[in-house]
Amino acid sequence: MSGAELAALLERRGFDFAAGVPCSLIEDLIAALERDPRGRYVAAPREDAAVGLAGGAWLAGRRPAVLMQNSGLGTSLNALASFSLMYGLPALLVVTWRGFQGKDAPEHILTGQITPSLLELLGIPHRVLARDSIAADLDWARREMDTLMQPVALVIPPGVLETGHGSAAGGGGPGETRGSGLRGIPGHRMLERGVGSVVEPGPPPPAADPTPRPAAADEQHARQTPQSLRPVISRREAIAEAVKQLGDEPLIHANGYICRESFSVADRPQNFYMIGSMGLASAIGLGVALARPARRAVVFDGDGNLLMNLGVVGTVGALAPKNFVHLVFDNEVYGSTGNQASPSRAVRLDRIARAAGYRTAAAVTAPDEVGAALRAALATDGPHFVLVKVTTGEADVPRIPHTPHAIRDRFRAAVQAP
Ligand SMILES: Cc1ncc(C[n+]2csc(CCOP(=O)(O)OP(=O)(O)O)c2C)c(N)n1
Repeated sequence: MSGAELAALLERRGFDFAAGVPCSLIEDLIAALERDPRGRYVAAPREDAAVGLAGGAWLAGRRPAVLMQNSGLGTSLNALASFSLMYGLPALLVVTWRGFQGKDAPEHILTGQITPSLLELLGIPHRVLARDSIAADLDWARREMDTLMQPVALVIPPGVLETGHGSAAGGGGPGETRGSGLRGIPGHRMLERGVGSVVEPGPPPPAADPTPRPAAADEQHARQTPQSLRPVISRREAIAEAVKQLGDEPLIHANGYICRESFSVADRPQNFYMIGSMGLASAIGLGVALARPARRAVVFDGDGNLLMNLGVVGTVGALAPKNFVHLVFDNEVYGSTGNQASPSRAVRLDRIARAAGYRTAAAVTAPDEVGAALRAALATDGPHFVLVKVTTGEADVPRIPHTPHAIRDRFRAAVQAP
């Protein structure tokens, strides 16, 4: 079967969003999805980010598929366990089976041996796709994921799908690196608008014309913006200032005390509290933003969380969703686990976002700046990044009392409300 035929079968079953990391065994399928002018395939930096993107898209009303090599099962184990399975988020996992029957490059052999057992351990129902039963297998998968409200997997051994380079077994050959990048990506906006005490000026290079910024301008920016900013307010104060600006926007929180402090400021049905997977909030928020382009989606992130899945910053920059607003409460520590130093004390995260292609990247320290930065971000096209420097120390706040399913259901209803 060709990738285009499988893409058509998926579409007929209502799959309208896909995220993944390529494998040569499904290069033909990914090529077909990339050709779709609706831009429904998102090239994720890692498989766990793809799981986050798919979960966000499902919460916002889409029917998602996640495409990955079986090696990506390892990468996404925690996202599957403490996000998809814990909250009960349906998704079709299309997992290629490298190392099938022990015949493959050495790096695939062990993972190939344990692929079905990994899925069984996780409690993810799965079928091995066979040429003569693909339509029935897809029907089964769709039914199961909707009935069980969780991910299910179709495992694809070599030889079931056509591949562009002739060798179904792949072997890490040229097909592994032949990806043509994202399609349907809106071009970066050249307009710069920033708020707050420190704003990185100057337009990002447009996607189609990656002209580097002049070195002299970069040097000038570096002189104007100190490497470190002195935090003066606590994270809870900063969150309270930010929440004042919100209407009914979906708000996705990073795990840890960010969730708990935000809950103590205002519990909203539009709040998604990530109580599990560290590092996944930005991917979930991006999935929501892409699935609901008419609404702003806001992420409250932490510096440790952001750095754990920093590749998502590149995906945001490349896709440039206008409705994506990313606030990072940067206390320069892993506060939730006892204030161990995070790399952000030496690294300006707003500069990373700016270089990645966010339309604006502000860095703020004062309460009024937090409010002004978010107000501007909600009023103008993004993607926007706001680095909020905050002091260490947590407020004495309770755990989130809602069950994961309750968080899911009320968030989903609120996001999909007209
Ligand atoms: C995969 C994983 N590793 C480690 C942890 C433990 N953990 C929970 S929150 C957290 C710190 C998050 O840091 P940051 O995003 O900076 O937020 P802060 O706690 O400082 O508010 C860590 C390390 C975890 N939950 N998951």
